[in-house]
Amino acid sequence: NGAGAVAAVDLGATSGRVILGHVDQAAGTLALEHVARFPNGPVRLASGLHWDFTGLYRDLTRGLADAFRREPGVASVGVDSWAVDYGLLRGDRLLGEPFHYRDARNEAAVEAVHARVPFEELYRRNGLQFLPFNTVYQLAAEQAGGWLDLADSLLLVPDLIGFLLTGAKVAERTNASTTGLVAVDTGEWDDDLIETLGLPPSVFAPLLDPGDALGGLRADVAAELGAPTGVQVVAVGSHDTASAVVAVPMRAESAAYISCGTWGLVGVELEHPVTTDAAREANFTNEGGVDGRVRFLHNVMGLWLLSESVRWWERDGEAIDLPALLAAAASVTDPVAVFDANDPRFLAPGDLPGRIAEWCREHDAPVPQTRAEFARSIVESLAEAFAQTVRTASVRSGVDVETIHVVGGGALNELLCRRTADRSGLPVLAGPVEATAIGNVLVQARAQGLVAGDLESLRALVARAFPPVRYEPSGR
Ligand code: LFR
Repeated sequence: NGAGAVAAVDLGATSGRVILGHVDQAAGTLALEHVARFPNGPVRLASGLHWDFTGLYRDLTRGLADAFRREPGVASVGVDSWAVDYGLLRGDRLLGEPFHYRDARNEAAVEAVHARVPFEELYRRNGLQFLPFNTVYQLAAEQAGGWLDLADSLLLVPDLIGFLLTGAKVAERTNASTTGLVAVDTGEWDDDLIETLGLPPSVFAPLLDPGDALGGLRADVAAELGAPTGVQVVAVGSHDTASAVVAVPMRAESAAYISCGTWGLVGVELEHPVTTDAAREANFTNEGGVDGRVRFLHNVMGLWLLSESVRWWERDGEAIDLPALLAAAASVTDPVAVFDANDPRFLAPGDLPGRIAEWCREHDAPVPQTRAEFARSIVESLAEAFAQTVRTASVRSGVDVETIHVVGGGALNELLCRRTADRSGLPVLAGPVEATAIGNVLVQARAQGLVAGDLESLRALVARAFPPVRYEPSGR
């Protein structure tokens, strides 16, 4: 054990960041140093909705160069991002900008996949909730377009970055678990399923666990970034939600978590997957966690409802002050509609306030009139979905939930935390905000020997460094 630094690259759907983590287990300290933050989002091209992956790579490598300038003692780099999306490669060459999971192409692909393997069978094999953008459906669309025939490898976004940095093509296991092609009982690629779906088995890279090293930086990359010698790229929980769960300062046997950013990932941590009919009907997922834990959770739409509404209102150039909007939302006294935050109509980018109003008209609920009412309606609907999903997670898993931890950007949203406590009747413990980056840092720090121990000892370190804010249910 000692003191040292690692660099975390954490890419969310609306922004990315590079953060230095300074860890000293003997002193019991963990500190973050924010190095770079850059916007991210979809770009509509002729072929559909894509990520500006090239721009993201430029921004994150600039951030890394800055991190190495500030802290020449950086021992390693770890990368996490949103799940399910990937790049196709032929040799070293990326076959176009990766698709954004909100692209509409998956609709037809879902039917094609279920015609070959019914959803019940898929769930039994991969344990994943139905989300129309799971990689397995996206690949059916690629296949229909002939793109898989051109590719010799497929790398999920963090693995793609790892490849550009090191030259190694691997598949980190927590994120691979979101493809729908990893067997829930073994954690290995499900070759039978891959074959049944007619996918080329050779495009899938060897699996690595969080903590395993990809290797050193390519010499040209190291030179360009001014990297100290010997920097390693280490696999972390490269699915952002897996990293976030590492840094939830909870007692997993009696807590639920909500990793709240673009999405609200609501669930519990388990030792073993639950793939019962009831879990499938509740559309709960069993995603792979760090140290072989299981993330038994459900995707709730999350702050996307708010950020995409704000983006819509800002489309003519007006700038909206989010804290002021939320303060106005908190002062709304008239009852507002509680709509179904999980309705698939809210998935695609565009006029979200219009779709919320449409939902309300269809359901004879009061249609929000002002932006403050829209914001309040969104917060109440999220809080209600969070509370209900915690209840389902508890019933389906057998975990007796006594507290709810909210981590990620949502932990800063007081109104949301308070209303989640009120609607669930349980105390909400909010923070850390940067749980994902912290989980990324801790898994690297453990691989470097800067900290030791199981997830419980890592979480104890988080709780000391970032004491959560407590919200008691008010009974309203
Ligand atoms: C959160 C997240 C969710 C995943 C969604 C799409 O950032 O990774 O866990 O379902 O994005 O990839």
